[in-house]
Amino acid sequence: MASILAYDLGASSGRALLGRLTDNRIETEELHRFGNDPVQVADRLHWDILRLYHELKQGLLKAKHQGVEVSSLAIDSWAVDFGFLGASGELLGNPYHYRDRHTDGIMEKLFADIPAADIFARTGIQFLSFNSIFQLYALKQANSPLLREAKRFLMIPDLLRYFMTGEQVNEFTNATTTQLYNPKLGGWDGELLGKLGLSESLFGPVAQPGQAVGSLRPSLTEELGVRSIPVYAVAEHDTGSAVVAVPALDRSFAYLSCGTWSLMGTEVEQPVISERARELNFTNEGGAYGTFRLLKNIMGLWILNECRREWERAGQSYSFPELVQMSNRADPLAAFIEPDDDLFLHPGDMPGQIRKYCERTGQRAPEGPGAIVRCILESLALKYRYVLELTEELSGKRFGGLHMVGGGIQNKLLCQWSANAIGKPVWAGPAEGSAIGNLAVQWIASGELADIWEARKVIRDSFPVDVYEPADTEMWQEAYGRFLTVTSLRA
Ligand code: ADP
Ligand code: LRH
Repeated sequence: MASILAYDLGASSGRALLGRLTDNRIETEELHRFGNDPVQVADRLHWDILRLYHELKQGLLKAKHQGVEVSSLAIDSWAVDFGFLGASGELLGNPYHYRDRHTDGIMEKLFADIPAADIFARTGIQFLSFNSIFQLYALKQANSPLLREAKRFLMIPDLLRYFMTGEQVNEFTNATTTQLYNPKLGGWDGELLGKLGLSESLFGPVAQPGQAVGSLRPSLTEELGVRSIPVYAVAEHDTGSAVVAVPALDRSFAYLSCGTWSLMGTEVEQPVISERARELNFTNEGGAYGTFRLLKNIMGLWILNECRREWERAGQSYSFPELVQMSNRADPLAAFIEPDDDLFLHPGDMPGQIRKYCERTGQRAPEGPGAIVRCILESLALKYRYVLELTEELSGKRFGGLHMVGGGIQNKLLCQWSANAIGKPVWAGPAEGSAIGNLAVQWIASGELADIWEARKVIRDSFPVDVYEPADTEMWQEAYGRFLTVTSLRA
């Protein structure tokens, strides 16, 4: 039976998922899972790109050892980060992690040269200090030798795909997250690149999800003893793949891709590049099949993950289910944080940052892991309500509920509290949204599925969706008012 392979790399872990499609039912099998551990070297934070490539190879080897015939593969990953190739086609340096501090304060410096309104009008992309545009500007300001030697700019999945195939191609969904792609022009914004002093030749042809972009190169097939297979571009931005996999029946749906980040929004046919969208810092990331993802980044479970790491450093190890249970025993709706405050962006002592936030806003800080986790999860749920209402306003749509996909849906308390906060049902599943969206685009490309809507129906029929009905809505309504006051969030 033909199997295809999806590599999905998240900020905390990566996996290789095998997919089989029989009688319009998808079966998946996790072939390989691995940690994605960034490496701090002195003041710099990097991705361990060669280790990630090594893990991709392990996926192919495991398939071979299990006697599985893989007929195609594709890679998706987190957005915005990139590497450069030099004249000989070799990778220059180690890609920076988007949480590296070299972009601190850079956004404001760039706005002195190019107004924010101009950048937004050209790209429709939200301002996040780590977008590729700011990373590139930081390198430019530092007169980085990397930029001087660079011949090609490839984003993380482009780069890994290049290692596998030898083809240098930029993929569309991820390209839009650079904040250098102009959807009205349908390509890189040459004028913007010029203003930044970046050579247009760094940026290559842009492939659409579903396009064949080479096959495994001979040196790799020889090394691993596998046959060469086609490699597809998919929605290589993991959030783009996650949205492909939303098992929506209604064409007007809201999603929350819930992992390290929480990405909330809706799918639109045209980017919403309005003054209001800029003011609210919404984004219009490129999606599969001519769609755009009108959405907003919410800091997400990163804050919880960093707390867990901090406690582990102090000798207290808790699993995710343990932390969720402990939070359920803490007092409800006692203290709130604004998850997107700058305090929470960088790695570090996250319980300490939460304490700082509470002191700054005149609240009693939560004490101990249970109360801290409760504060994080409840604050996320309330922020979801805030962003969902803004998504309705900007898109002009009304949503009957919220689709949640991604590994974070294993946190059932977060799903329930999200339903309580928004006062609407949450439909949770599938957990491996990005990998499944990656598989779906490969099947559409090979003609086994007709289009994205057939894919969504097949996904709906193949994976369970857990329904969370809203409860305690009055209590959450009252809490929402306090949350808005404490966080100074105003629509
Ligand atoms: P990413 O792709 O960004 O690395 P995932 O979509 O894989 O993230 O989601 C991983 C997150 O889901 C973890 O960081 C954790 O917060 C949450 N999670 C994973 N497993 C569980 C679990 N068993 N219970 C509760 N939460 C979990
Ligand atoms: C989620 C994600 C998100 C980006 C961030 C850098 O994994 O791709 O969509 O904003 O990582």
